[in-house]
Order: sequence, then structure tokens, then C-alpha cells
Amino acid sequence: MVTRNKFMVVSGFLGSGKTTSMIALTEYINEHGGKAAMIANDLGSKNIVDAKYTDTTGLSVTEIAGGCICYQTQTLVDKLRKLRDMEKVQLVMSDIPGCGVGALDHVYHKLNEQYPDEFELAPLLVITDPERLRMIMPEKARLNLPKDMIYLLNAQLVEADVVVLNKIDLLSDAEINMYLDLLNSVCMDVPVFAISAKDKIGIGEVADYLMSYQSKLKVIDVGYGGAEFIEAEKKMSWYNRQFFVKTGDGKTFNGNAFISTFIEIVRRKVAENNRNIPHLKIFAIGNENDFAKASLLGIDYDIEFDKIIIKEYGNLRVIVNVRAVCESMLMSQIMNEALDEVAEQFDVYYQIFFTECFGMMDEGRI
Ligand SMILES: Nc1nc2c(ncn2[C@@H]2O[C@H](COP(=O)(O)OP(=O)(O)OP(=O)(O)O)[C@@H](O)[C@H]2O)c(=O)[nH]1
Ligand SMILES: [Mg+2]
Repeated sequence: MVTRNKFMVVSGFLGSGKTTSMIALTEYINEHGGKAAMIANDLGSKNIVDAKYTDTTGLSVTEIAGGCICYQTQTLVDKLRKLRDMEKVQLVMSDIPGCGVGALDHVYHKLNEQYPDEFELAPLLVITDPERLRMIMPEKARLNLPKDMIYLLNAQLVEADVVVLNKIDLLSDAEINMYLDLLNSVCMDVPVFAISAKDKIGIGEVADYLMSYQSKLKVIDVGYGGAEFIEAEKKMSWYNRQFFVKTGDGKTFNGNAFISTFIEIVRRKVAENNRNIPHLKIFAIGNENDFAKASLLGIDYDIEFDKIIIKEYGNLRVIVNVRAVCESMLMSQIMNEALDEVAEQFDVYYQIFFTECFGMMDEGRI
């Protein structure tokens, strides 16, 4: 008899903390006698910061790149079988890229119908963060994001079996209660938890829930493929690049300063064009164990370093992923100009190894 292992999707808005939460949950489950693993899913074909960064944790990470798991059922099933049979994993969790909408129909119902005896479907987890939640609080919204994005946030919440308010380390108790009230009123039929994935607060309660309950496999229409969905998706683009930065003369430079300056130039140019970048991620490697990881969650926010690079190097390998609310051609141009500018400021040259840029609805993308 085939033993069923649990599988679940972690959905949520760009930058809400899906990857950080998956790491915290996996660590917690592993530390408490269970065995969990992650799948890092992305639309880009390669050079995915989330997969590279997650890999540095030493936890079990499998990458599914080149398209959403919604449309890669066979690949997903192959990976799940492998994790079950080879690594004896009890719970596998995968994020869902792009707009984070559609997993209920395209992953949960599909697996339930096509592989009913093989996978137990754990609750579909939706991660929210306080800043993005302001989108559905009109009096608070000053987010520089098009109104179309509200549809996405709402659609994500409708699909949820369980909702998490993340980043509570940034909130007062009164603010936490306010956001929990908001989420409870919007998602009346599902439990809502408050966590800090970064500071590992509240992770145990969520992990226990995920290990104890199953998805309700709700049957609902979230308007996938409809006019609102298309309007929101049309505004988004994906940009991935890998390059080497070199001094060429034996000198070294500060990788953290290079990353910060590069992001600041991108921020300035995106703002000048009245566009936004809900998530820009950079992973920069000096040597095997010395790397930096930074995020910018929109033009109005500070740069966050999850990890800084310790030493100075004369040669840095840099991976950039941008999830933008900007036309793909304009995003490409901004990134090219920003790289030229930062290279000039640091008196370094660069070698580009890989670039891909596409609008979510660009013709011929799939
Ligand atoms: N303060 C705080 N920051 C957090 C928390 N969780 C995540 N972050 C930060 O938020 C940023 C985005 O987190 P990710 O986990 O990469 O978000 P994501 O949802 O996976 O992003 P995408 O995959 O691009 O959609 C990173 O800089 C994280 O360090 C948290 O609990 N508290
Ligand atoms: Mg992520």
C-alpha cells in the first residue's frame, strides 16, 4: 500500500513572507519530531533567489522553476513522490508564484481528483502582511500600487483554508488586534493566526494546525481568468538576471554597499516612472559561505538585508529577481541603466550571464 504524505500550498501577496514562513515552519516541524520539506516554485526559468537562499538553510528544498505548479502537475507529483519515497517526508509545502491565485482549483482539486489515494491535502495557507493588508483598508491605503491589485489580495484570502498575519514583530498589540479583526471579518470561515516568521513567534500553533487538519477543498469561483484577474496580471512583470561584478585590478569592494546603491538607483528610476516593484530580491555570493540577501518591498520602503556579506571581494556573483508592477520593456531598460550607473560609481565592470524579462500576460510567454 502507498502511504499518503501531506502536501500544501503557501499562497500570499508578493513579499508577504511566504518563503520566510516556509523556512520557519519546516524548521519547527523538523525540530519537533516530524519531517517537512519545501518546494520553491517560480515562473522564471532559472536563477531564483528564493531557491538559492532557502538552500543555504540546510533544509530540504526542491526547485520547480519555469512556471507555476498550477500548470506543472506531473512535475509536482514526481517531486512529491520522490520526497515521500527517498526522504520520507511527512509534509511538503510549496509556494505559488505570481499573483498567488488559482491554487485551490489548479493544485488542490486537481490532485484530489487525479491522485485521491496518494496525497493528503493539508490546509491551503495564505500569508498576509500588515503593509499589503492596507490595500483593503481604503482609509489607510497609500501604497502606490494600482487598484487592480486589490482583486488579487481578496482572491487569495477567499481561497484560504487558514490565514496568517505575518510580521507581527513590526506591530503593537493594538495593531495586531486591529489586523486580526480585519482578517476575521473578511475570512469568516477560516482560522486566523498571528506570527512573525522572522522572529519565530507563533510558528508552533500554525505547524500543529497544518499537521492536524486537512484542506476543506472549497468549491468557489475566485474569478480566475476573468476581467479583474487579467487587468491585475497585465500590469505585472518578472525580471531575473545573473551577473558577475569584477574590479579587474586586484582591488576589492564592499558588496553590501554595492547592493544598496544598486537598489537605490532602481528605486529612484522606478519612482520617476510612476511604477512600483512589490518585491526586488538580490542574492550576492562572495564565496561559498559568504553571501548577502536583500529585499525591497516597494519604492516606499527601506531595503532589508536578511544577511549581509562579511568580507570584501574583487569578484561578486549577483542574482537579481524583480517582481514589478511595470511594463517588461521599461523594467528591462531601468535595470540596464541601473547596472551601468552602479558599476560606474564603484569603478567595477560586469559580465551578464543570464537575463529574462516578461510581462505576466505577454503574448507567447507560455
Ligand atoms: N519584520 C519581518 N520581516 C519579515 C517577516 N517575514 C518575512 N519578512 C521579510 O519580508 C521580506 C519578504 O519575505 P519573503 O519571505 O521573501 O516573502 P515572499 O512572500 O516569499 O516573497 P515573494 O516570493 O517574492 O512573493 C524579506 O525581507 C523578509 O526578511 C517577519 O515576520 N517580520
Ligand atoms: Mg518567496
